[in-house]
Amino acid sequence: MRKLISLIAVLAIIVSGTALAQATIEQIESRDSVICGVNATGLPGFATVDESGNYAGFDVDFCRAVAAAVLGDASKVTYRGLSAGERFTALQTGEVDVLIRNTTWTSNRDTALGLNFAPTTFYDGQGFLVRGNSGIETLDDLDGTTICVQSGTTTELNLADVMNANGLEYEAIINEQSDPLLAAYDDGACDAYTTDKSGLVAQRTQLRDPSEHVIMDATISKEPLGPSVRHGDDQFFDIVKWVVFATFAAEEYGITSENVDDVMISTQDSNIKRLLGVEPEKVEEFGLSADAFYQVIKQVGNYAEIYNRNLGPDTPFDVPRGLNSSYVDGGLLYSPPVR
Ligand SMILES: N[C@@H](CCC(=O)N[C@@H](CS)C(=O)NCC(=O)O)C(=O)O
Repeated sequence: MRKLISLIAVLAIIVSGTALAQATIEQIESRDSVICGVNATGLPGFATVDESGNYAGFDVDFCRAVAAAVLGDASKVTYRGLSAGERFTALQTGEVDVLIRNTTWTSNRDTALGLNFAPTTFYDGQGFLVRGNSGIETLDDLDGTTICVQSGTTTELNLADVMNANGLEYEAIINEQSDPLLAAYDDGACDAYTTDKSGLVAQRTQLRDPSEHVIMDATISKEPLGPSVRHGDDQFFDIVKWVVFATFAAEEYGITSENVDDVMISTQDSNIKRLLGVEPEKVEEFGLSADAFYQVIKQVGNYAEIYNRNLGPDTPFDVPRGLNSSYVDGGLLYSPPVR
């Protein structure tokens, strides 16, 4: 009897899991668009929108990559701008299919908040922006200062932890939006502004005179940023995970948006044949067309192309790859095999 009950329970999980698993893909297919949650106010380099409503940026490119894989068309994305406070509810309630909004993978978000995190697309850490002439250079110099920090973020929690651990006093100016905080910092209401270093690089460009401000060397946390989906849809989770891995693998194999068609014809490497769907079975196991990852690479590019387009040396940000290099170059980006 007990065995029968366990069997029924297992079957119920499988059946409900399958129903949920189909749901996101089916919804995306029937509306012919992926709804992607991105930064609301615009984070230069990561997610910005121009007057004509065109979105661009590193996070935006991963939204486009998901659409290329699922719908065969990177332009089939509906963007939803989300503040730090709104983002998790939007994902939990199904307002967005996937959240790609400079969001840190933490244990609480992975468990209690009901998110599943795809591989980290940008390894980051929290830092501080200060005026170059302030004399503030180290964490200890922040003792007795006023610091602008956004609520609903890991930023606020890390700041409290690190200042307390080091016995440093500070006054926090807190807001749930970053624009007013950045303006307050620019007006001199706070001595320092703190967020992820990628955010500092981006937001420094929005200050009246960026050259007056420096990012301190100190990094006070780990901020692995990447896409997330909601619990309960393993198929869609797998797809988003492997869309990211496909961009890593393509860089590793030297496959770019420019050469992917040639590689597809000439390659003798079975790993590449499986990735690009020349041998279709492994990509089809995701419930996707065999050319899904080919479309990602062709339409959006490999990881290096995405990085360089948005954050590389030819952009105003010129962020060194560092940990965000492929493991073959000593970084942390590593794709498991397609097999
Ligand atoms: N990575 C951190 C911080 C994310 C975050 O919200 N950062 C701020 C400062 S860069 C931001 O994006 N603000 C823009 C907004 O809320 O519209 C987290 O996941 O909590």
